[in-house]
Amino acid sequence: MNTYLEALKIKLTEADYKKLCVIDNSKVHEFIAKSSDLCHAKNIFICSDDPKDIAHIRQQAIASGEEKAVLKIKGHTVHFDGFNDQGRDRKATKYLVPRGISFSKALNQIDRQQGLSEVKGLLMDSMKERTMIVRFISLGPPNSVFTIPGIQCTDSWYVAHAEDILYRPGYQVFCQADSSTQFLRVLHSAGKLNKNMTSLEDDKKAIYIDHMDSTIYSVNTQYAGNSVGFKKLAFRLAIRKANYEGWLAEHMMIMGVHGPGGRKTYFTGAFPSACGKTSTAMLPGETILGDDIAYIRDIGSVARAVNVESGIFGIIKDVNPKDDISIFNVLHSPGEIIFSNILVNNEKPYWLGMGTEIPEKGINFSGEWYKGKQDDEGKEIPLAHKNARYAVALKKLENCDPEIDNPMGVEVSGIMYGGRDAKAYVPVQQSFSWSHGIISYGASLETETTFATIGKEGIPEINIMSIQDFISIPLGQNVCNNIEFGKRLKKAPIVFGVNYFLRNKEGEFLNAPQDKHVWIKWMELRVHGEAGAIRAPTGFLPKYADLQKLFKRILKKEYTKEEYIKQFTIRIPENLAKIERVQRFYQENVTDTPIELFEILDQQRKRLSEAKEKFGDFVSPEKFEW
Ligand code: SPV
Ligand code: MN
Repeated sequence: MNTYLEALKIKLTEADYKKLCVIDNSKVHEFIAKSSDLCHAKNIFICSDDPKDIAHIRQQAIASGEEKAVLKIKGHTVHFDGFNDQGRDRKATKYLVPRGISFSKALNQIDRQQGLSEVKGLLMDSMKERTMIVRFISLGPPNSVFTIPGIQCTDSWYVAHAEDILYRPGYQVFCQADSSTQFLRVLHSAGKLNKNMTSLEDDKKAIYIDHMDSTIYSVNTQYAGNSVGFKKLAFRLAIRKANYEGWLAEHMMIMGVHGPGGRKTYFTGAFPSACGKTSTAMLPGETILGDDIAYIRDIGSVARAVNVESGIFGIIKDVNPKDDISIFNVLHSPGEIIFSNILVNNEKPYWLGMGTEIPEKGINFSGEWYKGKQDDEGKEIPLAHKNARYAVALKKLENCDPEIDNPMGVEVSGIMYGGRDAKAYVPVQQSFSWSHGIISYGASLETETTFATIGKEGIPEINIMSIQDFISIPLGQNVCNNIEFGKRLKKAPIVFGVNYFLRNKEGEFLNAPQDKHVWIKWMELRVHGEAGAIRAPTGFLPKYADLQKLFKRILKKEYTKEEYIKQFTIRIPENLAKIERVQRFYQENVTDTPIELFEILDQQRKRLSEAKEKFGDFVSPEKFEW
């Protein structure tokens, strides 16, 4: 007899008990029973993904007050997170590390036993007066080599509802799986709530990752990046699994870029949060397959990728009719959308940079808001949080790629890496080889912190492959896995480096947000060998004539030689300083750095020094043309 299942019986309705009986995996029952015991759940709701169950979750999210049905358009609701719970919390997120083992110094970690006792102490009795909701999810399309099944137990109806919009249902995956199927586990409680239904004990927030048990614990937070377990929490476990199994789990969007003759070429792109990942994936005229997390596997010696998710938890700031017409329209049409941390006035949502007139009062993440309202430290509270978001299913977008559910994924022809780099890298360049791209663009990715994580903005830092916050293995091993993955492929994707944030001496951006469309089209031509390039010390640069044509065709813009030279001048001192910083970071923090990283960066330094000898500090791209 399965004692866990029997123990659960008293907390379940007859119908829900039957839903669990169909799953032939005692580990599933064990996780649910232990979670319920620890949190002392009043009762348990099992979501079988039946439309009735989904409707119940949605209705409870509103009835509980976690979401508010205060917007005029049908299907739209609003959720607020606590004032200090507006982004991923790096300080509160820790890896549980068994005694005697240490992760790289750059990772936030805690002794496993100590961490487990801390987080279990915080979770204890947290659901006494509440229902524990159990959701089954399929990460990646179901019944595919990519599929990873996951379960989340949570006491937040908002979290359970958001998962419905953002992930593929997984109950059937569990019903069909055999008794030894491995799965990821997430236990979450929003903790004590205030009258606005936001987590009250912000100072006791904990997000702990226990890779030994494939389990994540999250408590005293509701912000989706900390609570929707299948987003960044399960991602941390997936990166680990990928490394041991020889595939890649990446913080990457996936898009189909449309080229001459009706061809479509797929690209993935890694960018830290709030650095242009979603807006690239959503470029008009192209198709979006994913905007945040990709699994990439070697299938038949070709890299193929799937979107782990099925929806977008997108930054709403700056979504406006001029730059993002398709998502702007979706956000103004009927259909299921959860807005978070926006301003509500007269049944309408407002956000920063939306390009329309903004009211001077309303309700936002600080409660009743009026223009000029200040926080406890006397700082003016913006009308909406910079990290305000929307959750919407990808299929609601008119340019959702039709291959989104292909169990074999799509063939990846190009990979791009981009951060917020004001000084060094040119707007777009192509690597000399897979390893050169992985090392000098991916593993050397530098950026500035943004509002997507709690803490100061604008602080420069290394963010390896844009997944440093999520790497749950020694950092060097992750770099190594990436290098090896590409080397095994018969035809590795071409690796590009992009930088949408290059500035001039006066601190002004050298490019408009729309320019990225030109860079994408240039990459597409390069994949097919249909555009030339200039060999510079840091990579292959576009030729002026090619960009001029693309600017005209894509953006109807005259692109001058002067602009080109400003944007693509190789700034040698800045690039040398960058290599210095990156090498120092690895020397000081990453004991298992592959030697190839130092070699490739040394070669890049040599090329830069030679160019400096010959041409001086700032070298026009045309100097490298011959
Ligand atoms: C990001 O910040 O990279 C996101 C949103 O995709 S979060 O869920 O916070 O990770
Ligand atoms: Mn992300």
